[in-house]
Amino acid sequence: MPPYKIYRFKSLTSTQDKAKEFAKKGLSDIIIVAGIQTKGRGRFKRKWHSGKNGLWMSILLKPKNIRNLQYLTFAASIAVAKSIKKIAKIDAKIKWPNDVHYKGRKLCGILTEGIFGKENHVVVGIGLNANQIKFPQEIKNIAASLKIIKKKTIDMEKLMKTIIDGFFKIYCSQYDKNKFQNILKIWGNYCDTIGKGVVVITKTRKLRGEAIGVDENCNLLLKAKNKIIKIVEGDLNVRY
Ligand code: BT5
Repeated sequence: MPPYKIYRFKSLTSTQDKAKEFAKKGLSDIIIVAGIQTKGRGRFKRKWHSGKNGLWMSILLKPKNIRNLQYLTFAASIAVAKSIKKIAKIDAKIKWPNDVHYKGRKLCGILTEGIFGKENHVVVGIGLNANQIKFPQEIKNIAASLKIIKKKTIDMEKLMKTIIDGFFKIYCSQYDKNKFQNILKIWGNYCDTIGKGVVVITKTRKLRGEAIGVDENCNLLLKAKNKIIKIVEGDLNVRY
């Protein structure tokens, strides 16, 4: 595992933005953590609610070669699901492509972004609802926190370090060594999307079918009307 340094801030627009500032200075293997984010974001510029008591962090990396970034999202979701199990004793599952949920309620979202320039960096952003006791109206029916599920306060520091260690373990032993099949295999142990009937919503269409697997680029394979369709990005509605 590389020696990493954690930078903590009370409030930031987004830990992703701060990580990008650090990247411009040539830094890597650092973690940015914020108490709150005023402009936390998800995929497709969607809002990520980041009030008090959540774990909002970004891991800044400088991989030797940058290949499919989706594997880093998968690595982070594995680390989160495993750590939740270890620290909070909750059986959280992964939903393709970037969520960790409990019984269909979103606990965590991951946003992986590449920064390409003279030097290439990657920022893996992890947003995990840890100790919130309520949510804004907009996400009240879809979100959950570990505290709401367990009815007790979670040690966020321990949770954070377990996630970081878990992530770097996969990053160093699998991603950096091009062992992508191994990442997919471990991911499969925590993901409960495959084998389920799903509705896929992409920018241009809505498809109903069965999630039958992921290909070597982490795209979802959807069986719909006897055809297999490759889904590169989108959102899934799954009934649990
Ligand atoms: C994600 O996007 O799930 C990625 C979220 C990544 C957040 C982290 S926090 C640290 C770092 N800094 C950032 O600025 N971002 C990263 P997506 O799959 O697009 O899901 C976004 C959707 O999740 C929103 O449209 C809401 O429906 C829902 N949502 C927003 N805030 C939420 C929350 N706190 N808990 C559960 N669901 C939420």
